[in-house]
Amino acid sequence: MPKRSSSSSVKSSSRAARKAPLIPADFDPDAAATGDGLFGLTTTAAEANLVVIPVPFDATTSYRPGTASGPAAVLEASKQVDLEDLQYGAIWRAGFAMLPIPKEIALLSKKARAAAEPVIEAGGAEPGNRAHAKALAAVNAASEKVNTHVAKEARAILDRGAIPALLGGDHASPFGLIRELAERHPGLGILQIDAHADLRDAFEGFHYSHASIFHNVMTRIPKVGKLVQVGIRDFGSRERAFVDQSKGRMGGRVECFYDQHLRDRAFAGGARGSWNAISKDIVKRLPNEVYISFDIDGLTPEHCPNTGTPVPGGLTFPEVCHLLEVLAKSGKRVVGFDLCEVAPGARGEDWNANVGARVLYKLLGCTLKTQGLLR
Ligand SMILES: [Mn+2]
Repeated sequence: MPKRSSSSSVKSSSRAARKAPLIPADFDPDAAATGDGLFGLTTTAAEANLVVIPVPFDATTSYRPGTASGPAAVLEASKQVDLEDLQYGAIWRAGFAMLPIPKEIALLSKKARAAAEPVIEAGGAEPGNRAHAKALAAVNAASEKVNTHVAKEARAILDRGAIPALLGGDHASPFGLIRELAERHPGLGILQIDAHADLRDAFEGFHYSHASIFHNVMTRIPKVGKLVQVGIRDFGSRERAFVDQSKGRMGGRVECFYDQHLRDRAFAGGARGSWNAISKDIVKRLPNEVYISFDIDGLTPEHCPNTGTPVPGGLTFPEVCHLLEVLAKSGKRVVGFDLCEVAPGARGEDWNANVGARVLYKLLGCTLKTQGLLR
């Protein structure tokens, strides 16, 4: 069994980032995981070049809760992943770590979830319903707390020159991280891989719903220059209009590669229909500085049967790996990422977490490669 080491804090670090972190000289990447950290490594958050912020929060998941246990499940599953990577080589050497999973956020999630439940069951807050109004206020306040927590951790990581990433939690989790990154990288582009557009204005009355994340990002963070959506196959008429209305000038601030359109292009065949050509087109729409927001339900449902809101269709694992590699080789720089909506099954089935851990390793590889941190 891996030993639990004392938790480390980014804030206490006085070491400069971007130095090669210490991997023990006798560390064998092919041996069974013995370390306590992500992928069984021992790199501490204080010395890491890239730090993952875990967010065990899922107050508003509509279909089925469980993504709050995502960070713990992915951490556990990551220890089973082989460390040599065909696309990126020895990702493990580059130095990454995850902060301890914050118990106070997990508790906040439980309380907010309990408050949200009656509203979700009613299909949204009823106008004039006082109990619903009170529940909404409680959930919205909890979400604000999560945003503040995430922004604070992100600032600490960025202030010492390291790269921030996030492991959710539901898809509302990364708002604070995106806000901090856009502040430091005006014009930042977001590559969103997702089944849902997540462009709803205050879904069911919750301001920071998982279904509203990119409505919030695009309306409240003007420094985000571009949103490129991939794999989308579930959206409302107003969400579609939100995308359409952004067209016109320079291709629009929001561009959506709907899942069906990607398939249609492949079905039509020819060079244009190849996934390589499609991947290049997607990457071309992004500015030079990129944030990746990866909702696990962007993959086909057999990759994530327990996620909050699964939808048929979607990307396969090799398609996503190829898209990320095209991005990694494009000369653009990934300045941060999130992975959200990973949920273990009710009986502890670990398939979702297994897929999540493998996606996480690819996201790490892609990001670290574009930052020149892989040799
Ligand atoms: Mn989403």
